[in-house]
Amino acid sequence: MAHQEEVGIHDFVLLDEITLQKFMENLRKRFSAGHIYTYIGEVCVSVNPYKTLNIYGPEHVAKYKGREIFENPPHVYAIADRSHRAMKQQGKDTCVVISGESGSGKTEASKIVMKYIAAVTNIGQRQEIERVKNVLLQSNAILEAFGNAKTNRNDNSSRFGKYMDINFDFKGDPIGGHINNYLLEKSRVILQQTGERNFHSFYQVLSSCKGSEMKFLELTGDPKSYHYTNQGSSSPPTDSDRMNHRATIAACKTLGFTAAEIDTLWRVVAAVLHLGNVTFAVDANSDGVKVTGDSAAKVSRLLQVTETELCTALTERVIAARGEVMQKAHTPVEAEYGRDALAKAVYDRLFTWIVKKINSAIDAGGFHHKATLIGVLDIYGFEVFDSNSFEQLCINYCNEKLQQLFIELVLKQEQEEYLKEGIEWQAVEYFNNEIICELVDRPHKGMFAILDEACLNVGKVTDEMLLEAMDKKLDKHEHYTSRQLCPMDKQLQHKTQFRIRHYAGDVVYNIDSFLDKNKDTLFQDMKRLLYSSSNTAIASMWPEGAMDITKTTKRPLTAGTIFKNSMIALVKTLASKEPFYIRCIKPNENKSPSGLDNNRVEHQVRYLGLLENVRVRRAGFAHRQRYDRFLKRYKMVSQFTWPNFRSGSDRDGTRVLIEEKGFAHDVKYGHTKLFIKSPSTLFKLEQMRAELIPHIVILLQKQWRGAL
Ligand code: AOV
Ligand code: MG
Repeated sequence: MAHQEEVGIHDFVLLDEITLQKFMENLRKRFSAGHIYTYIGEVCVSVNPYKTLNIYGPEHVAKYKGREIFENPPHVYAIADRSHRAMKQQGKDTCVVISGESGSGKTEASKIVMKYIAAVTNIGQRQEIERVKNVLLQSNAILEAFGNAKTNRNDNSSRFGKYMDINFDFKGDPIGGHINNYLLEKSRVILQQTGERNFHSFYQVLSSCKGSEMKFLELTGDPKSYHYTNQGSSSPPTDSDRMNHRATIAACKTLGFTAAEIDTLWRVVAAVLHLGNVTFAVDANSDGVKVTGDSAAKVSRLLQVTETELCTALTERVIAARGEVMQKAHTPVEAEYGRDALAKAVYDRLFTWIVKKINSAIDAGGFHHKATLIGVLDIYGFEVFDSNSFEQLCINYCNEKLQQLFIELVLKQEQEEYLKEGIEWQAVEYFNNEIICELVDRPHKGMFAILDEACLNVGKVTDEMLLEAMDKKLDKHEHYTSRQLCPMDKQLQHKTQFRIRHYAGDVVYNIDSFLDKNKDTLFQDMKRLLYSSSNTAIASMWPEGAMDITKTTKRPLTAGTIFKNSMIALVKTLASKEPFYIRCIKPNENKSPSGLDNNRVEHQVRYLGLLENVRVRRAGFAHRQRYDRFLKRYKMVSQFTWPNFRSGSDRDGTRVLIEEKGFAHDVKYGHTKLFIKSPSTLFKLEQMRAELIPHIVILLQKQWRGAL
């Protein structure tokens, strides 16, 4: 017990009292003692330690391999092992869902899960399996280089969502995988908030462009020289950018990228930087604009397109009307818009191409249909910035969807378990955030639908009008408000802002550029231009450039709708698998290894629904265990079951033990499992066991000596 006083209780379910205060007390105790993981049953709560802990080495892997969750101190390894064993032994698809707000440790946790799986598989050292494992592990370095960035919440923030399926053969060894990526925050390419950086890849290339091998990129090495890296933070690339650049290249090689393909990565990144420096001037000879400066020439060399065609695509567009094709000159505003749209699109396509390359390197091919899966989900966490836009709406909506999945499945699983075992079920009150999901994604009436409707009227609807439409249609919704609807709310700006009361907190969004971001238009001319690139990799990123301009095309889906559909599909995929959860908590705002900010952590515990989770888990029963396992662990406490129970089933043996020890009032007998109501019963059993073990060891030693 003294030990518990110091380090807290390893499972919140075993707390004497389920109150926020007791929960926090335990979490704080554990965090101060360096124990970042605590369970709620089989859910792992993880607090970001913000320091390197010595708990991930091979000796730790060995300790968790093939063990039950309760046999060792809480760890992500135990969750990874459970998901792997459930997949291997029962042939079930499983998934590890990692959630928590920005900077809470999701990406690190997902890497820890993957490393563990890699460490415990392929005992036979099969070459192909080794290759797949390496690709799976190394893919992180590339995806982080191109998809992560420093934000004001996290120095290595994922700016895309990632769901990775790992395929296993019947031996439980990884034979392949597949990554689904979700909406990259591409607006970051052209604009960053104060203190934030562009994607890491830009600094990686700037850190290493001076060497002779990278001369052809024609870069200065200084972020200040480029408009797209001279905004939020223009500090020079760091040593880690330099090191990570090398790691990215090494990872690309492991994945089988050719030298030309690796060159293409940096070509595109450098081209984007030069593109940001392209400027325009009004052309006195025509009513349009012309390109000034020498940046466009550099862009054309890097993207391997002709300079003339690039400049034409940047200054005018081809329009087709009634079968006729005409040129229309851009206004200066249109030209700048087109340039930035091109920069975002080129980078976004590069990212998608990288994911495709990774997927083709780990495609399990013909094995696919036979293999079982573990899915690992690592998305962008809930975030609130000084200024929040369309991307934050998507990110926060994504977190709403996952929270809903958690609520539903955790409740459903419990309910099913009690039903299956023939035990009575008691519902627990919880906040269902379905209403917020619907605010955003409801067909015809939700925010994405209103956005899409506004986007249909190209050129006629402004962002301000969009906000009016939302006010009109959402005015009754208790999680939506704006200044128009609530004139006294001085925190909201008139005509530009609205607020959503998310499950994780209030977020004020600026309506500015919502329409553009949702429409996500890129002039056709740009697509044709890139398709014409003599660099085959770049050309392959733009297949629609081959299309005939006079052919009418279907209106493409908007960014919001694509995202919504992908989230619905994701939730469906996750719901079809046996889920394991890691719930990440950010201890403080300063990225500090010491100190748990009470208010911030309490807030997270509340909105993650952790207390409800504990209550549901304890609704009636704090602990359940299969009869065979129960007997194996506690049989020494009863004379009737030690050393073995011989007069009936494990269920009978368990009943005899429980009755002898006077716990009958506190348990229910399910079909295959024993359900224990109060944690104290388990404590008492554990205590009895702990007291007996030394005697048993002595007894066994004596027997052993006697036998000699
Ligand atoms: P996130 O994925 O949840 O945020 P990360 O996994 O990137 O957060 O964690 C943020 C930082 O916290 C990491 O870069 C590490 O420095 C530190 N950290 C997290 N977990 C650990 C750990 N187990 N051990 C040591 N350090 C850790 V976001 O991607 O922003 O939602 O979009
Ligand atoms: Mg992350």
